[in-house]
Amino acid sequence: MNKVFNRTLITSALPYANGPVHIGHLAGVYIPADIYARYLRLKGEDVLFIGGSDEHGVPIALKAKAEGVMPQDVVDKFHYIIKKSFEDFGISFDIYSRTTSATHYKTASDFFRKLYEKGEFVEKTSEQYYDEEAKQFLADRYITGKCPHCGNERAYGDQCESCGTSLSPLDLINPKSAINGSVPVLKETKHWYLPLDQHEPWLKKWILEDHKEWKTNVYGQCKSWLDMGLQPRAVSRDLDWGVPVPINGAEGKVLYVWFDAPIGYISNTIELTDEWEKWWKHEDTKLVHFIGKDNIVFHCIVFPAMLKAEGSFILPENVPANEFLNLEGDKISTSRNWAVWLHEYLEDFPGKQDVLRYVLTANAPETKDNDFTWKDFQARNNNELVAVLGNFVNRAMVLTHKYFEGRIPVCGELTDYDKETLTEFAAVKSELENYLRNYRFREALKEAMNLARIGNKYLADTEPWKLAKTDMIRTATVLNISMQITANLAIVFEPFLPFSSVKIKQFINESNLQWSQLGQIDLLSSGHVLNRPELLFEKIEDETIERQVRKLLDTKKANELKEHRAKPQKNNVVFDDFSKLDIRVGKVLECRKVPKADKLLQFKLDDGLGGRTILSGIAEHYNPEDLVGKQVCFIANLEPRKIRGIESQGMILSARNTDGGLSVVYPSKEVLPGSEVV
Ligand code: B3M
Ligand code: ZN
Repeated sequence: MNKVFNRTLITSALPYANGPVHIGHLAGVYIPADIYARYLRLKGEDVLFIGGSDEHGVPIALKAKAEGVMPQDVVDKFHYIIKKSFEDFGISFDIYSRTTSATHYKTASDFFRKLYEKGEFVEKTSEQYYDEEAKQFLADRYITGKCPHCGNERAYGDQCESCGTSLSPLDLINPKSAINGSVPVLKETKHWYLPLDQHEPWLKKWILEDHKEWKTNVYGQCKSWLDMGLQPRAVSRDLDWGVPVPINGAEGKVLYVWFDAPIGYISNTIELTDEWEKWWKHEDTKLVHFIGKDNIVFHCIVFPAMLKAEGSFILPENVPANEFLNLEGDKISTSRNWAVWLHEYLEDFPGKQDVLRYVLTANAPETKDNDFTWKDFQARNNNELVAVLGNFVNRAMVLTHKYFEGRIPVCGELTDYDKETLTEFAAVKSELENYLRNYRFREALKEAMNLARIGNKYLADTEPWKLAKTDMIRTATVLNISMQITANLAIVFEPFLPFSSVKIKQFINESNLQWSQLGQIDLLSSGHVLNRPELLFEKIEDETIERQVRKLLDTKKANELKEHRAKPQKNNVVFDDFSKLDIRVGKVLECRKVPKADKLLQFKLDDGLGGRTILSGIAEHYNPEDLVGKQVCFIANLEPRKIRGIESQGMILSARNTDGGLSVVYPSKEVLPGSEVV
């Protein structure tokens, strides 16, 4: 199918407004979408780029409850933080709105009502857990209990985070309400379902036959969903946060967040322009959704089924979903604070938006998960941005200032080498555009960088600083060509590195450059006056990187501590059993390591009873000399045991930290050796 499109509507996933955005968001969704939008705009095409915050859903409601605030407070806070991060990184949305806007409530309600009236839903009553104290049905995430697979006591109604198994609330052993800990009861409730099974035949044809060109990761995921067979999906929930289900008899029910969120793309377009229908309903609009891989089913199957059921909307032409970006080998996680947050990055690297844009594009998880490491960040900055792009632009500018007072010199006759360079240069354009059109942004960036490499090589080979001693005419030609290449770099990097592109345009004192001029060598006419350049990029030192790595290590440590939980309590004992133990205080007279035993310390105690020897497995946690003179508690009447040929006459008490560390227990006021612990 070769459709003719007259405009492109670009959407990017609406991030949940329950936390700030991080590098994974940028790399997976927003940078690719922005490169695409900027590229099409530069070509003079009709483009809208839609963004916004996703402000509904259970996690937001839960977070609000946990913090004792209203959900609206949570999303108000993060919506503006997220919006600002996107602005700071030059993500060129035509609108960034939110799903709590009045327009969205109306659009989403109208959408639901239309499907309802057309008979596009199936109504079903089922039993779900209900909290009688809180008087509400419990979303899957609101129910905790014991995992039937691994015994984790804090599994959720949708998943056990300990063993990773997907659960349904009915699977949980001893379910409890997360609101108040009460035991929920099963109660009947009615919901509306989108019968995806009925949509399956056309979805199969539309995706599997008509969209074979979709990225293999996207196509593959769709195929496996379709092969498994689609099930009806509930589009409503019993919850007090969301767009109310707009029909009678649906009190206390809201639209499922994944029903209302994609409609947010439409609402935001409506907010932006009165001509929104042209963008959503005319067949000559190309609709492209930029998303991460966890959103594929919603954008390729569920939302298209909703649009089709509604009847007047177009379907997406492509859904170039990316895989995930990991951070230093671990999955990025908001709850574990394992992320590079955009607002924090800018505090640490002010003005270096383009460095991150560059690294995240060069290393984008387009076909497989990829890893962000600070070492790679530094290497790409120093070896590519500084050494290639920055170096070339700077040399061309400085030399032109030095030899021609900052004016573009006259281009003389071209040598064969000049012509070769320019042919090579011009050839890159079609490759690069081909990559951009096919959502292969890392390859496209590589080509753009090749242009800078060609320039760098040209300067290195022609050596104008030497030529200037003997041949000013040739020097003029070489620097004219170098400056034309510089102007081309301002054009080609605009989609990728918009801040640097603006800077280059300032250096060359020329802001009016079009994408269509890419490859031309008459962009700057002779005599044109240049401005003084600054450095485009600066070297990033080891210390700076080490600081970032340390910050992550600190996070890791803090997480490990948090993840250690207290052991479950042992069975009760009667008092008589307890009083059989004779626990005493002793003073350490001597303490030393036991040869060839890594863990053992040998103590000589003044126990008030004539002295005794005790072995204790705490050698990894103490220097023996630090314990000499200290008071310790010990079990005096434990049957003596021989360990490594030494008789241990009792046991010294230590507290075992939940992280495994051992800490010797001692009385808080000094007592006489032999005193009882009671
Ligand atoms: N908020 C999920 C996510 O951020 C969701 C995307 C909605 S797009 C309509 O991963
Ligand atoms: Zn489990």
